[in-house]
Amino acid sequence: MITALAGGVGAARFLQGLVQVLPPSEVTAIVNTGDDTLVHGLHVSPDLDTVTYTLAGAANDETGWGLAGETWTTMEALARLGGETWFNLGDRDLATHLYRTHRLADGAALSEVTGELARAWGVEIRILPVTDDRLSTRIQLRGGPEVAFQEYFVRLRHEVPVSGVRFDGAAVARPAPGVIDALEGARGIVVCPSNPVVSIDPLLAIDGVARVLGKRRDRIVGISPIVAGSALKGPADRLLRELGSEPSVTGVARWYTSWLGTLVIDEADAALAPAVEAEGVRCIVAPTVMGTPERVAALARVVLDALG
Ligand code: FO1
Repeated sequence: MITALAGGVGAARFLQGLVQVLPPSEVTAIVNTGDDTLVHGLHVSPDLDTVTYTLAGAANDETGWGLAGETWTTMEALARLGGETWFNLGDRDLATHLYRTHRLADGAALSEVTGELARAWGVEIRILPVTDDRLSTRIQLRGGPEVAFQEYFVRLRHEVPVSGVRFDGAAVARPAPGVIDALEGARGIVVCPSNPVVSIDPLLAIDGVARVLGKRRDRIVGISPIVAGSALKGPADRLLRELGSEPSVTGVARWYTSWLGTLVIDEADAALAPAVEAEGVRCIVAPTVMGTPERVAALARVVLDALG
């Protein structure tokens, strides 16, 4: 069994590669829920849905989130009513949020609903939310208020400087059923090329997760989400800089130094391999930009080889 720590788009693409080289039944993804939000009273789980839709081959490849071939009739009707439309919910995507919200209101756990949605989409890997309890990433804007994650990410287009991040609810949230077992029992743990600050850190904030990772260091391989000093998508580079690290593979190694065994960095960063190793993290240089399915599968093979 391979267990992956996953955020949204970068993780979903990597998992697509992993299932090209491993039977899906041997893969568990533990997914961030700190981005979850209530929109018009509906429970939206962006990272869980991005992973599910991508593995189902149904994701919108341009945005990375939502469904391919989506229509927006409901949003247009909502705009006519003067409703809030900065967080876009496509007509078909809405069915997922209606289903999830209804099942949660009926008393189902988020992990159960996630399994039901994955099965409905024919996704064979096991997708686990890191917790069934409330977890809410909060962003402290520099010189401004603290806002909910989606307000920072979508409404403010992550264009504003940040001075802090916290994971509301993490102190009392319990790991979802199966999460700790999946980390303790895995042959290897993969840290997907996700944002270290707002996708991977929320997972570590959940009781027991960091403790298990600390014990399994030599079985953990990560892929840097930073290539040549920039994030391929999203604000990981800026967040690392704003929160006192650096937007480089060295900064990523330093961020994860207490538990990461190996970091895979892109060929563009080969010169920084000694600096990564100086952080106490073994370094492997390989093509990491996931441009084609073949390249993603090759990256997955590099990671599996690193795990021995
Ligand atoms: N991202 C956007 O940039 N704009 C949107 O309007 C938007 C809507 C949306 C709806 C459902 C969903 O599952 C994801 C959505 N996202 C949107 C993406 C998402 O908010 C972020 O990419 C993740 O939270 C970061 O991993």
